[in-house]
Amino acid sequence: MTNKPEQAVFEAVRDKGHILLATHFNPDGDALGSLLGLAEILEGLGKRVLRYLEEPVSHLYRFLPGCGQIQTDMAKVREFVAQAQGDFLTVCLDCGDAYRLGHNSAELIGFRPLVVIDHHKGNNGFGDGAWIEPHRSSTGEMIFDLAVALGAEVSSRAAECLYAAINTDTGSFRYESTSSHTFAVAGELVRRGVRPELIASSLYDNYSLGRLRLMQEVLATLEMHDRDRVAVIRVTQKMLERTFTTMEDTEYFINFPRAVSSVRVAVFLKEIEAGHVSVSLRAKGQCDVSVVAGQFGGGGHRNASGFRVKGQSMDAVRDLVLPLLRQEMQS
Ligand SMILES: [Mn+2]
Repeated sequence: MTNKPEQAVFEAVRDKGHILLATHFNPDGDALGSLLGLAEILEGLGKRVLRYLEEPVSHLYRFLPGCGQIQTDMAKVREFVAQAQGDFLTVCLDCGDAYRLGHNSAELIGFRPLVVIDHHKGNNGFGDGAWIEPHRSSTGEMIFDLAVALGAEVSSRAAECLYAAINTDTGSFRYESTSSHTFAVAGELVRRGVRPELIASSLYDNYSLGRLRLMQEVLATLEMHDRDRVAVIRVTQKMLERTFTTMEDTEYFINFPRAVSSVRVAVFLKEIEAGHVSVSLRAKGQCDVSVVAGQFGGGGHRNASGFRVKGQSMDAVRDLVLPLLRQEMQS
């Protein structure tokens, strides 16, 4: 196995002086960590970088170096592109599909050339070049290899971002995609100044009391199906209002039902607004939930996928998903 970046992507990043970085909406630790880490690495090479996000960073990730430089204003993005006078590249990170760039996706994918760096299985390789490796633990791990290929320095700030990316996307080095190379990269990051206990504590020991109260409410909705092989939990807008929390605070809740030994798939139904349900699926072992998510127009990884449904109640969505999961568990 080589850990070399795809040549066209590598050359584009190496040769361009102005680089716009973008990732998917509701960015997780890998999306943010790989974006901020790559930004630090490129700036270290003397390049100009614009860190674009659709919305300001969730409070869960504000400890990551470079958060303060994130730009959410499309006018600023246009200005950046114009100033580059062609010496320009867009890099989309950890984003399996162009629509996942958010409501400005149509304009963003017009900023060419554009390359994609990602590890999502269903990535359709939108853009002029793509480096997609579904067996990788995280986009953050790939960014480290890109830095090595570029001969770039990985500062302690960049290392913190990439370590947070890898830590979150591997479930703290527990998931199947965690390889010897993942540990090798993590080791290199620690060598560059990362303190694993501080990153883990910032990621997992830094929550509000409201989040704990929300967790109580969400876990109280637990339903078990299919001889305790499928667990379903849900969150409603009312619960968020009552506990003064936001949907971001529900991150990792799905790991609790998933941790039950009999459970093969955990389902998390989230009420985005009335009649608009977002569904997260987390599986263990051989069950491929990306197949089920795909049937609803979603996607993701074999063990972690999601999709959205409009115009249906949460109960109706659950009733649609359960038979498909049953089928997938049998195959
Ligand atoms: Mn990822």
